[in-house]
Amino acid sequence: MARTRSSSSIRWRYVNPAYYLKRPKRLAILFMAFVSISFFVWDRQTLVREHEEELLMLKEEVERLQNELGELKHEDVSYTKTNTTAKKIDVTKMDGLVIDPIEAQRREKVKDAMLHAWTSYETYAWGHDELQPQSKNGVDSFGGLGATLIDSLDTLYIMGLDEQFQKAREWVANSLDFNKNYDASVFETTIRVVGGLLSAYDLSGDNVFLEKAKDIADRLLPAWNTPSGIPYNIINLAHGNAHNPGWTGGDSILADSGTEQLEFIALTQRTGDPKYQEKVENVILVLNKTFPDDGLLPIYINPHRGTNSHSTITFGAMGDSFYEYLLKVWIQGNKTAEVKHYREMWETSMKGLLSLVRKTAPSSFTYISEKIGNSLIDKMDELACFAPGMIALGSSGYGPDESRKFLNLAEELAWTCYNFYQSTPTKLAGENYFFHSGQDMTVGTSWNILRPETVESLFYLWRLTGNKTYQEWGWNIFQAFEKNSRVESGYVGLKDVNTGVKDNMMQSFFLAETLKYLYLLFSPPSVISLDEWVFNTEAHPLKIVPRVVPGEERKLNNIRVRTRKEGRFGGF
Ligand code: DMJ
Repeated sequence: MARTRSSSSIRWRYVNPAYYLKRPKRLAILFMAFVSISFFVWDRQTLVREHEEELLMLKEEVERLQNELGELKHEDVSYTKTNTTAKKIDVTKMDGLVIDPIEAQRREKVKDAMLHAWTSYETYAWGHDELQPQSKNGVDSFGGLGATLIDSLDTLYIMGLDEQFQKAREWVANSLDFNKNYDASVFETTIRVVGGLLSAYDLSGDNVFLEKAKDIADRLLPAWNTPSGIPYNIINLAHGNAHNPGWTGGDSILADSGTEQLEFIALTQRTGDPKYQEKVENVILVLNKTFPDDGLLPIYINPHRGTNSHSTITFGAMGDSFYEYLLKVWIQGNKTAEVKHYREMWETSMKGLLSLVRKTAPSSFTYISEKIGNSLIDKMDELACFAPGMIALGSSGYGPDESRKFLNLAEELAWTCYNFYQSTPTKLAGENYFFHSGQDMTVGTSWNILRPETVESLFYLWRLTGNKTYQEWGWNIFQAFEKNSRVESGYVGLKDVNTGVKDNMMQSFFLAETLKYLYLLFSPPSVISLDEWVFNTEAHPLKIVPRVVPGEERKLNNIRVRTRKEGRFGGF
């Protein structure tokens, strides 16, 4: 019994604090053991808590992804306002790009249309300005400069139609001759020929295009030698004598005089020669001196005094691209201080545009009216349908509220323009529309000459909003062209969009603009990115490069632009 009590008291002495107070080493070991065990337990608990949080997050993520998958499987993309097509999103990955197979298919269809238009031109009108598909012959509507061929160069290049591009390049190098005793339109020659050649140069880096652009620009340049610096709109390409058309009463046309800036500034940037930029920039300085508070200029300007003549104000024929270039020169100039006045003038004009905006009855379509004196005319040209794209492109330069307001306006106007197409039996738009109360829109001049403005705006709106509705609208318009305008030897316009009766002309801008914008509408946004390129009014993309500051000319010749084959366009 005594032995039992003594062994029990030996065991219990370890829990007696006095035992440790007499043995400090053991106390230290006990303390360290206690700290280690506490740390271990605390650490395990923290780990468990963290794992629980992570698990919760993962669970939420799985739920979110499951929901998204469910939406993708079952979602019918509801297209506001059209309510026509339902589309399932089905994306695959190719070359690191997310490619929508429907987009890819549509892009191929547009490329096929280009090939058909081009092959027909090649077969029946090679080297002429335009093809007459029904009679299968070429016509020289621009003095025999191969307008369709030059207008098509960049479209061929962007679409990867390399053989066709090379053949066209050989013609430019060996057969293109500008020494023509022909009274050419300074505007048409600039936007189609100078613009087309510069774009081909920027895309391919081939010097032959730059040399030719310089040749034709030098022939156009004397047109700016007027008392005011506002150019005459017609010039003889061989002799250099310039004048205005008789039907303007000797005046210059606003759009004709204010739509050479992008091309001539680009030419100065690429050649290092300041003379091109100086001539065209002076026009804007002259117009700015008497620029009205609403920024709206009548379509006729007196080239001697540089002042406006009493005439129509419009965003349609003869006014349109003046406003477009105010914005685009600002973009081309990298939005710097040197081009600030372009943006200011453009914003002033947008205030004026807002004063022309009206709504139809009963359906409330938004449209841009025209103005003569103080009276508004309830008419809008299809040509003015470039405006939604321009407004959308310029909207991001405003603060958030204004930006949203202008983007909304652009979207409303695009809806109206799309309905110019949808409201006719052929689903192709007429040349202009009138808006009588109670009747919404009525076709005025009822032809359709394959114009691009509406698809141009759809392209910008799709790029800038990401809304696939605009692709659907573009696809519907393309199908209407296929149905009504495609003939055995090319594409023709319609004499009347109500009856579908065909004309006999394949306009060069159909290949330069309509088909290019449609192709880009179904291509990834990296293909001719709007951050790097600016389109001239004939849809020729010009590379945005550093601006040449007057007096500090730098030799920027041979700007080497990486080509599509080097991966510039995303390589699909
Ligand atoms: C093209 O030559 C240009 O887009 C121009 O600015 C307006 N007219 C045609 C297309 O309609």
